[in-house]
Amino acid sequence: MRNSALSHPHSNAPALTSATWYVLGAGSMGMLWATRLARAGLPVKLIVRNCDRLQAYKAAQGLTLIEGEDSQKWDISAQTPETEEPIQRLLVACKAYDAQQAVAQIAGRLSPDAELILLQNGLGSQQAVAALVPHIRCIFASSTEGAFRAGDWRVVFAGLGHTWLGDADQGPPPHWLGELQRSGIAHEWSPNILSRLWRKLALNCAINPLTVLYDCRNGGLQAHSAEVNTLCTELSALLKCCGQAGAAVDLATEVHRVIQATANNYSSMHQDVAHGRRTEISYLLGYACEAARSRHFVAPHLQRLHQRLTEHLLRRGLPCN
Ligand code: NAD
Ligand code: KPL
Repeated sequence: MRNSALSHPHSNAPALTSATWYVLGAGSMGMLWATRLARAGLPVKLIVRNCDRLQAYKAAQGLTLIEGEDSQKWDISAQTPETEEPIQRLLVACKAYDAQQAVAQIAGRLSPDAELILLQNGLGSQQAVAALVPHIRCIFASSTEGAFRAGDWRVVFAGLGHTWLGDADQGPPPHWLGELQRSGIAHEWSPNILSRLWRKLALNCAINPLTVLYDCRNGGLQAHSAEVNTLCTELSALLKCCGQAGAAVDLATEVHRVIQATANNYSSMHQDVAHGRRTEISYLLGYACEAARSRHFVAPHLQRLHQRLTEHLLRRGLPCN
Protein backbone atom coordinates (compact mmCIF):
# COMPACT_ATOMS: atom_id res chain seq x y z
CA MET A 1 0.00 0.00 0.00
CA ARG A 2 1.36 3.40 -1.01
CA ASN A 3 1.58 6.24 1.49
CA SER A 4 1.12 9.39 -0.52
CA ALA A 5 -0.06 12.30 1.54
CA LEU A 6 1.44 14.79 -0.90
CA SER A 7 0.71 13.24 -4.27
CA HIS A 8 -3.05 13.71 -4.45
CA PRO A 9 -4.49 16.26 -6.88
CA HIS A 10 -6.48 17.88 -4.07
CA SER A 11 -3.51 18.28 -1.73
CA ASN A 12 -1.39 21.40 -1.17
CA ALA A 13 -4.26 23.80 -1.79
CA PRO A 14 -3.69 26.97 0.22
CA ALA A 15 -5.81 27.46 3.32
CA LEU A 16 -7.69 30.60 2.37
CA THR A 17 -9.90 32.29 4.92
CA SER A 18 -12.25 29.51 5.90
CA ALA A 19 -14.13 28.84 9.09
CA THR A 20 -12.84 25.74 10.84
CA TRP A 21 -14.75 22.58 10.00
CA TYR A 22 -15.52 20.98 13.36
CA VAL A 23 -16.40 17.32 12.82
CA LEU A 24 -18.53 15.77 15.56
CA GLY A 25 -18.07 11.99 15.48
CA ALA A 26 -14.89 10.40 14.14
CA GLY A 27 -16.58 7.34 12.62
CA SER A 28 -16.71 6.32 8.96
CA MET A 29 -18.36 9.43 7.55
CA GLY A 30 -16.68 11.85 9.95
CA MET A 31 -13.24 10.52 9.00
CA LEU A 32 -14.12 10.47 5.29
CA TRP A 33 -15.09 14.15 5.36
CA ALA A 34 -12.35 15.31 7.75
CA THR A 35 -9.51 13.74 5.77
CA ARG A 36 -10.71 15.10 2.43
CA LEU A 37 -11.20 18.61 3.85
CA ALA A 38 -7.74 18.47 5.46
CA ARG A 39 -6.23 17.23 2.21
CA ALA A 40 -7.57 20.35 0.49
CA GLY A 41 -5.73 22.51 3.03
CA LEU A 42 -8.87 23.50 4.93
CA PRO A 43 -8.86 23.91 8.72
CA VAL A 44 -10.47 20.87 10.40
CA LYS A 45 -10.87 19.81 14.03
CA LEU A 46 -12.32 16.54 15.27
CA ILE A 47 -14.55 16.32 18.32
CA VAL A 48 -14.24 12.88 19.89
CA ARG A 49 -16.39 11.47 22.69
CA ASN A 50 -14.12 11.87 25.73
CA CYS A 51 -10.57 12.09 27.10
CA ASP A 52 -9.94 8.36 26.63
CA ARG A 53 -10.79 8.59 22.93
CA LEU A 54 -8.65 11.72 22.64
CA GLN A 55 -5.65 9.90 24.16
CA ALA A 56 -6.19 6.96 21.80
CA TYR A 57 -6.36 9.34 18.85
CA LYS A 58 -3.19 11.14 19.87
CA ALA A 59 -1.40 7.79 20.15
CA ALA A 60 -2.47 6.96 16.58
CA GLN A 61 -1.08 10.33 15.41
CA GLY A 62 -3.79 11.06 12.91
CA LEU A 63 -6.55 9.75 10.66
CA THR A 64 -5.82 7.43 7.78
CA LEU A 65 -7.87 7.58 4.58
CA ILE A 66 -7.65 4.43 2.45
CA GLU A 67 -8.72 4.65 -1.18
CA GLY A 68 -7.93 1.53 -3.20
CA GLU A 69 -4.16 1.02 -2.94
CA ASP A 70 -3.61 4.52 -1.61
CA SER A 71 -3.26 5.27 2.09
CA GLN A 72 -2.81 8.77 3.46
CA LYS A 73 -2.48 9.83 7.07
CA TRP A 74 -3.61 13.26 8.20
CA ASP A 75 -2.64 14.69 11.56
CA ILE A 76 -5.89 16.52 12.21
CA SER A 77 -6.24 18.28 15.53
CA ALA A 78 -8.78 16.77 17.95
CA GLN A 79 -10.58 17.78 21.12
CA THR A 80 -13.37 16.68 23.46
CA PRO A 81 -16.87 18.26 23.53
CA GLU A 82 -15.91 20.15 26.72
CA THR A 83 -13.21 22.22 24.99
CA GLU A 84 -13.99 25.91 25.37
CA GLU A 85 -13.78 27.07 21.79
CA PRO A 86 -16.62 28.65 19.78
CA ILE A 87 -17.88 26.69 16.79
CA GLN A 88 -19.05 28.40 13.62
CA ARG A 89 -19.38 25.38 11.31
CA LEU A 90 -20.16 21.88 12.54
CA LEU A 91 -20.47 18.65 10.60
CA VAL A 92 -22.55 16.22 12.65
CA ALA A 93 -21.33 12.76 11.65
CA CYS A 94 -22.85 10.59 14.40
CA LYS A 95 -25.45 7.90 13.89
CA ALA A 96 -29.05 9.19 13.84
CA TYR A 97 -29.71 7.86 17.36
CA ASP A 98 -26.69 9.74 18.80
CA ALA A 99 -27.03 13.05 16.94
CA GLN A 100 -29.33 14.92 19.31
CA GLN A 101 -27.36 14.09 22.44
CA ALA A 102 -24.04 14.80 20.75
CA VAL A 103 -25.20 18.24 19.59
CA ALA A 104 -26.65 18.96 23.06
CA GLN A 105 -23.15 18.45 24.49
CA ILE A 106 -21.64 21.20 22.34
CA ALA A 107 -24.71 23.46 21.95
CA GLY A 108 -23.23 26.05 24.33
CA ARG A 109 -20.22 26.41 22.03
CA LEU A 110 -22.21 27.31 18.90
CA SER A 111 -21.82 30.92 17.68
CA PRO A 112 -25.11 32.73 16.98
CA ASP A 113 -24.38 32.54 13.23
CA ALA A 114 -23.22 28.91 13.33
CA GLU A 115 -24.21 26.38 10.67
CA LEU A 116 -24.74 22.67 11.26
CA ILE A 117 -24.48 20.09 8.51
CA LEU A 118 -26.42 16.94 9.42
CA LEU A 119 -25.21 13.79 7.66
CA GLN A 120 -27.67 11.34 9.21
CA ASN A 121 -29.60 8.83 7.15
CA GLY A 122 -33.37 8.52 7.51
CA LEU A 123 -35.58 11.19 9.04
CA GLY A 124 -36.39 12.35 12.54
CA SER A 125 -32.93 13.00 13.95
CA GLN A 126 -32.52 16.15 11.82
CA GLN A 127 -35.76 17.61 13.14
CA ALA A 128 -34.77 16.71 16.72
CA VAL A 129 -31.42 18.48 16.35
CA ALA A 130 -33.03 21.53 14.70
CA ALA A 131 -35.54 21.77 17.58
CA LEU A 132 -32.69 21.63 20.08
CA VAL A 133 -30.90 24.63 18.52
CA PRO A 134 -33.79 26.61 16.97
CA HIS A 135 -31.72 29.73 16.25
CA ILE A 136 -28.99 27.88 14.39
CA ARG A 137 -29.11 27.12 10.68
CA CYS A 138 -29.30 23.37 10.05
CA ILE A 139 -28.41 22.03 6.64
CA PHE A 140 -29.60 18.48 5.93
CA ALA A 141 -27.53 16.09 3.82
CA SER A 142 -28.32 12.86 2.02
CA SER A 143 -25.33 10.86 0.85
CA THR A 144 -24.82 7.81 -1.34
CA GLU A 145 -21.09 7.65 -0.57
CA GLY A 146 -19.89 4.50 1.14
CA ALA A 147 -17.25 4.25 3.87
CA PHE A 148 -16.33 1.84 6.62
CA ARG A 149 -13.88 1.76 9.48
CA ALA A 150 -10.80 -0.41 9.05
CA GLY A 151 -9.91 -0.25 12.73
CA ASP A 152 -9.60 2.78 14.95
CA TRP A 153 -8.91 6.08 13.17
CA ARG A 154 -8.74 4.39 9.75
CA VAL A 155 -11.43 4.73 7.11
CA VAL A 156 -11.90 2.99 3.78
CA PHE A 157 -13.60 5.01 1.05
CA ALA A 158 -15.59 2.08 -0.27
CA GLY A 159 -18.10 3.56 -2.67
CA LEU A 160 -18.04 6.68 -4.79
CA GLY A 161 -21.30 8.52 -4.46
CA HIS A 162 -22.93 11.87 -4.25
CA THR A 163 -24.10 14.10 -1.42
CA TRP A 164 -27.15 16.33 -1.69
CA LEU A 165 -27.35 19.23 0.73
CA GLY A 166 -30.28 21.48 1.37
CA ASP A 167 -32.12 23.73 3.75
CA ALA A 168 -35.59 22.55 4.83
CA ASP A 169 -36.38 26.25 5.49
CA GLN A 170 -35.53 27.15 1.88
CA GLY A 171 -32.48 29.27 2.74
CA PRO A 172 -29.89 30.02 0.04
CA PRO A 173 -26.89 27.77 -0.69
CA PRO A 174 -24.02 28.45 1.72
CA HIS A 175 -20.83 30.09 0.42
CA TRP A 176 -18.69 27.14 1.55
CA LEU A 177 -19.97 24.72 -1.12
CA GLY A 178 -16.83 25.72 -3.04
CA GLU A 179 -14.78 24.18 -0.23
CA LEU A 180 -16.48 20.84 -0.82
CA GLN A 181 -15.62 21.20 -4.50
CA ARG A 182 -11.97 21.87 -3.62
CA SER A 183 -12.01 18.82 -1.36
CA GLY A 184 -13.28 16.50 -4.09
CA ILE A 185 -16.56 15.86 -2.26
CA ALA A 186 -19.13 15.31 -5.02
CA HIS A 187 -22.18 17.29 -4.05
CA GLU A 188 -25.16 19.29 -5.20
CA TRP A 189 -27.38 21.87 -3.54
CA SER A 190 -30.91 20.50 -3.41
CA PRO A 191 -33.85 22.92 -3.29
CA ASN A 192 -35.99 20.09 -1.90
CA ILE A 193 -33.80 18.13 0.47
CA LEU A 194 -36.78 16.67 2.36
CA SER A 195 -37.97 15.01 -0.83
CA ARG A 196 -34.48 13.48 -1.29
CA LEU A 197 -34.44 12.24 2.30
CA TRP A 198 -37.96 10.77 2.01
CA ARG A 199 -37.04 9.03 -1.24
CA LYS A 200 -33.91 7.49 0.31
CA LEU A 201 -35.91 6.52 3.40
CA ALA A 202 -38.49 4.76 1.20
CA LEU A 203 -35.75 2.91 -0.70
CA ASN A 204 -34.15 1.84 2.55
CA CYS A 205 -37.53 0.71 3.97
CA ALA A 206 -38.26 -1.41 0.91
CA ILE A 207 -34.83 -3.09 0.87
CA ASN A 208 -32.95 -3.07 4.18
CA PRO A 209 -35.41 -4.77 6.60
CA LEU A 210 -36.11 -7.62 4.17
CA THR A 211 -32.38 -8.27 3.69
CA VAL A 212 -32.13 -8.65 7.47
CA LEU A 213 -35.18 -10.91 7.76
CA TYR A 214 -34.13 -13.12 4.81
CA ASP A 215 -30.45 -12.84 5.79
CA CYS A 216 -29.46 -12.12 2.22
CA ARG A 217 -27.56 -9.73 0.00
CA ASN A 218 -29.62 -7.06 -1.77
CA GLY A 219 -29.79 -9.32 -4.85
CA GLY A 220 -31.47 -12.02 -2.76
CA LEU A 221 -34.62 -9.87 -2.79
CA GLN A 222 -35.09 -10.73 -6.47
CA ALA A 223 -36.66 -13.92 -5.11
CA HIS A 224 -39.13 -11.83 -3.07
CA SER A 225 -40.21 -9.30 -5.68
CA ALA A 226 -43.94 -9.59 -4.89
CA GLU A 227 -43.26 -8.62 -1.26
CA VAL A 228 -41.01 -5.76 -2.38
CA ASN A 229 -43.73 -4.53 -4.76
CA THR A 230 -46.38 -4.60 -2.03
CA LEU A 231 -44.13 -2.49 0.21
CA CYS A 232 -43.41 -0.05 -2.62
CA THR A 233 -47.13 0.41 -3.29
CA GLU A 234 -47.77 1.17 0.38
CA LEU A 235 -44.70 3.41 0.67
CA SER A 236 -45.71 5.38 -2.45
CA ALA A 237 -49.18 5.98 -1.02
CA LEU A 238 -47.67 7.01 2.32
CA LEU A 239 -45.30 9.47 0.62
CA LYS A 240 -48.25 11.05 -1.16
CA CYS A 241 -50.21 11.22 2.09
CA CYS A 242 -47.22 13.01 3.67
CA GLY A 243 -47.15 15.63 0.90
CA GLN A 244 -44.15 13.97 -0.79
CA ALA A 245 -45.69 12.92 -4.10
CA GLY A 246 -42.44 13.78 -5.94
CA ALA A 247 -40.54 11.24 -3.85
CA ALA A 248 -43.06 8.55 -4.82
CA VAL A 249 -42.59 8.73 -8.59
CA ASP A 250 -41.59 5.32 -9.99
CA LEU A 251 -40.47 4.13 -6.56
CA ALA A 252 -40.84 0.42 -7.34
CA THR A 253 -38.83 0.77 -10.55
CA GLU A 254 -35.99 2.46 -8.70
CA VAL A 255 -36.07 -0.05 -5.85
CA HIS A 256 -35.71 -2.93 -8.32
CA ARG A 257 -32.94 -1.05 -10.14
CA VAL A 258 -31.04 -0.56 -6.86
CA ILE A 259 -31.55 -4.22 -5.91
CA GLN A 260 -30.04 -5.23 -9.24
CA ALA A 261 -27.23 -2.66 -9.20
CA THR A 262 -26.20 -3.58 -5.63
CA ALA A 263 -27.05 -7.30 -5.89
CA ASN A 264 -23.72 -8.42 -4.39
CA ASN A 265 -23.79 -5.97 -1.48
CA TYR A 266 -25.19 -6.42 1.98
CA SER A 267 -27.43 -3.50 2.97
CA SER A 268 -26.18 -1.20 5.73
CA MET A 269 -28.82 -2.58 8.10
CA HIS A 270 -27.80 -6.15 7.34
CA GLN A 271 -24.18 -5.21 8.08
CA ASP A 272 -25.17 -3.55 11.36
CA VAL A 273 -27.10 -6.65 12.50
CA ALA A 274 -24.36 -9.03 11.34
CA HIS A 275 -21.83 -7.06 13.43
CA GLY A 276 -24.12 -6.89 16.46
CA ARG A 277 -24.49 -3.11 16.12
CA ARG A 278 -27.54 -1.01 16.84
CA THR A 279 -29.50 -0.20 13.68
CA GLU A 280 -31.14 3.08 12.65
CA ILE A 281 -34.57 1.37 12.46
CA SER A 282 -36.36 4.18 14.35
CA TYR A 283 -35.25 6.72 11.74
CA LEU A 284 -36.23 4.54 8.76
CA LEU A 285 -39.07 2.03 9.10
CA GLY A 286 -40.02 3.35 12.56
CA TYR A 287 -40.29 6.88 11.18
CA ALA A 288 -42.43 5.68 8.24
CA CYS A 289 -44.78 3.77 10.56
CA GLU A 290 -45.09 6.73 12.93
CA ALA A 291 -45.80 9.06 9.99
CA ALA A 292 -48.59 6.68 8.93
CA ARG A 293 -50.03 6.38 12.44
CA SER A 294 -50.09 10.12 13.06
CA ARG A 295 -51.98 10.67 9.77
CA HIS A 296 -54.42 7.79 10.35
CA PHE A 297 -53.00 6.25 7.20
CA VAL A 298 -53.47 2.48 7.15
CA ALA A 299 -50.15 0.76 6.36
CA PRO A 300 -50.53 -2.88 7.39
CA HIS A 301 -47.52 -4.18 5.46
CA LEU A 302 -45.13 -1.57 6.83
CA GLN A 303 -46.47 -2.10 10.37
CA ARG A 304 -46.09 -5.89 10.04
CA LEU A 305 -42.57 -5.49 8.64
CA HIS A 306 -41.67 -3.21 11.55
CA GLN A 307 -43.04 -5.77 14.00
CA ARG A 308 -41.11 -8.64 12.36
CA LEU A 309 -37.89 -6.61 12.33
CA THR A 310 -38.35 -5.55 15.95
CA GLU A 311 -38.84 -9.18 17.03
CA HIS A 312 -35.81 -10.24 15.00
CA LEU A 313 -33.60 -7.59 16.63
CA LEU A 314 -34.83 -8.46 20.13
CA ARG A 315 -34.15 -12.16 19.52
CA ARG A 316 -30.57 -11.21 18.65
CA GLY A 317 -30.23 -9.06 21.76
CA LEU A 318 -30.11 -5.82 19.76
CA PRO A 319 -31.96 -2.59 20.58
CA CYS A 320 -35.21 -2.22 18.64
CA ASN A 321 -35.12 1.59 18.65
P1 NAD B 1 -20.15 5.45 12.67
O1 NAD B 1 -20.77 4.64 13.74
O2 NAD B 1 -19.01 4.88 11.88
O3 NAD B 1 -19.64 6.84 13.27
C1 NAD B 1 -20.33 7.58 14.23
C2 NAD B 1 -19.32 8.14 15.20
O4 NAD B 1 -19.96 9.09 16.04
C3 NAD B 1 -18.68 7.08 16.10
O5 NAD B 1 -17.27 7.20 16.03
C4 NAD B 1 -19.18 7.48 17.49
O6 NAD B 1 -18.26 7.18 18.52
C5 NAD B 1 -19.33 8.97 17.31
N1 NAD B 1 -20.17 9.60 18.35
C6 NAD B 1 -21.39 9.23 18.80
N2 NAD B 1 -21.81 10.05 19.79
C7 NAD B 1 -20.81 10.97 19.95
C8 NAD B 1 -20.63 12.08 20.82
N3 NAD B 1 -21.56 12.40 21.74
N4 NAD B 1 -19.52 12.82 20.72
C9 NAD B 1 -18.56 12.50 19.82
N5 NAD B 1 -18.66 11.45 18.96
C10 NAD B 1 -19.78 10.70 19.04
O7 NAD B 1 -21.32 5.90 11.68
P2 NAD B 1 -21.22 6.30 10.14
O8 NAD B 1 -21.21 5.06 9.31
O9 NAD B 1 -20.14 7.29 9.95
O10 NAD B 1 -22.66 6.95 9.92
C11 NAD B 1 -22.97 8.27 10.33
C12 NAD B 1 -24.29 8.64 9.65
O11 NAD B 1 -24.07 8.72 8.23
C13 NAD B 1 -25.40 7.59 9.84
O12 NAD B 1 -26.65 8.19 9.99
C14 NAD B 1 -25.36 6.79 8.54
O13 NAD B 1 -26.60 6.19 8.20
C15 NAD B 1 -24.99 7.88 7.54
N6 NAD B 1 -24.32 7.35 6.33
C16 NAD B 1 -23.28 6.50 6.44
C17 NAD B 1 -22.68 6.01 5.28
C18 NAD B 1 -21.50 5.07 5.35
O14 NAD B 1 -21.12 4.53 4.30
N7 NAD B 1 -20.87 4.83 6.48
C19 NAD B 1 -23.15 6.43 4.03
C20 NAD B 1 -24.21 7.32 3.96
C21 NAD B 1 -24.80 7.78 5.13
O1 KPL C 1 -28.67 2.70 1.03
C1 KPL C 1 -28.64 1.49 1.04
C2 KPL C 1 -28.26 0.83 2.30
O2 KPL C 1 -27.79 -0.32 2.28
O3 KPL C 1 -28.43 1.48 3.35
C3 KPL C 1 -29.06 0.73 -0.20
C4 KPL C 1 -27.85 0.19 -0.91
C5 KPL C 1 -29.79 1.67 -1.14
C6 KPL C 1 -30.01 -0.37 0.14
O4 KPL C 1 -31.17 0.14 0.72
